Amino acid sequence: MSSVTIVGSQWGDEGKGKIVDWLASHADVVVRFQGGHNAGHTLVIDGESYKLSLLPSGVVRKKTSIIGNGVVVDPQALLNEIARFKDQNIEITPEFLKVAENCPLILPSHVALDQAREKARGDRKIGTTGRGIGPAYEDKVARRAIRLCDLTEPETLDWRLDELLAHHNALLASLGEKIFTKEETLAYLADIAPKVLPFMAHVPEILATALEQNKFILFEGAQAIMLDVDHGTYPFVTSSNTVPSQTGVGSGTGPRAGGYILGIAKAYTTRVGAGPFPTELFDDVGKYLGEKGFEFGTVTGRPRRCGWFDAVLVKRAVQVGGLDGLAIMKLDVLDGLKELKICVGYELDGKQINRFPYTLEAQKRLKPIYETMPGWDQSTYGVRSRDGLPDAANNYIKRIEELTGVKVSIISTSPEREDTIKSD
Ligand code: 2SA
Ligand code: MG
Repeated sequence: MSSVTIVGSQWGDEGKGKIVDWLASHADVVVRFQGGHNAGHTLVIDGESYKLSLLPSGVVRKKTSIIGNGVVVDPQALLNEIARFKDQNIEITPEFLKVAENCPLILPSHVALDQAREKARGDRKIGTTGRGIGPAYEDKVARRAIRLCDLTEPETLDWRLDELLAHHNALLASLGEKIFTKEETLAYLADIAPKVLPFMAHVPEILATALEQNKFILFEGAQAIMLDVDHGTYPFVTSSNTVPSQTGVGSGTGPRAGGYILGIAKAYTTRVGAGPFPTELFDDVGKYLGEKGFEFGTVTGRPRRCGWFDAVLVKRAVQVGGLDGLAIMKLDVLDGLKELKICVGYELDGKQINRFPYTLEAQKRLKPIYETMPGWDQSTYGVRSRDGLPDAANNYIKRIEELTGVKVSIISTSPEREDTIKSD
């Protein structure tokens, strides 16, 4: 096996960090292919916690770590994250961190625009991370983006910035916000360019060489399939393609480079930000999951909404993501619940449907149809084999496999790396 792709299969925060860390320790190259510093996870290595946002997980172990062209890069956020690692005695150098030349940049005006838009949306806000992600992707598709390589050409930067700021300032002014001058933006970029440009690299060549040499490449997804701009719960999504098909586009390799595709799912469901969530719980069980599972955003600290496992949505993730296997995380959080529910379909206006509808008003009227299964009293915390799990837990996993149509190849029973059950 020369590559593995890891993607979240719900709405993010499934616990990718633990699996990514385990695989990154074996990988030669770790690649981010979409998203930006809206992502966030924590790696715990030898008792030390590392918070990653924009950087690929490989940096902690000084593996070749690639930020592909599909990622939108806030250069100041990049430098800040590198500085935080330095404080933890990890020196991140251009020897192993490589940022693609054609990465679109997130500028301060993108951040302002993201936040101003959210404010203007009022009750209809998306609940973005406020990091400028959406506006940066819009500009990429509109062919207005400033890319990392543009910082090396003053002539290009000059007219590109005119075009970009004309657009941003018109929008900001219409929202009653402060506009950005070209001078201040140029000064910002002039200060930052010498610090980030040393990390710029020709990524497709690095990856082609790695593939030729049969190196183990780990493609590290951020956010999750239900936040994909095409296949997720649009418009309550992020602005990138989070599906595994994006690995090639977002890094400059072919469609087959991604190898084995592992989807990560929690044993229940969580979501941060707004948007539909049919199995959301507003009762004591929801509170229990949030507290026991410590469900707070890594980047923004926002409390996550919690609910039962939705097999209909995960099945869609399996289909649109072409998943080869699932990792079920945080099984131990369910310990002690008398009964568990799995959503197997929805009721819409008195009729049963087996698929999540695309239309927004219909989504609001959905009532989940649950299958109820017995829970278990025993602790599964730290269990490392299927035999060590209570029968009820094994049955729960088996039912997830049946309903989603994919094998559960990994079960996680604690944040510790070794507390993992692998099936062959
Ligand atoms: P954006 O900022 O434009 O990408 O936001 C659009 C939607 O995507 C959701 N989103 C996320 N959901 C879960 N986790 C994310 N990353 C951080 C983490 C979140 C945090 O991993 O912990 O710390 O709060 C993430 N990034 C984007 C977002 O909630 C919007 O629904
Ligand atoms: Mg996260």
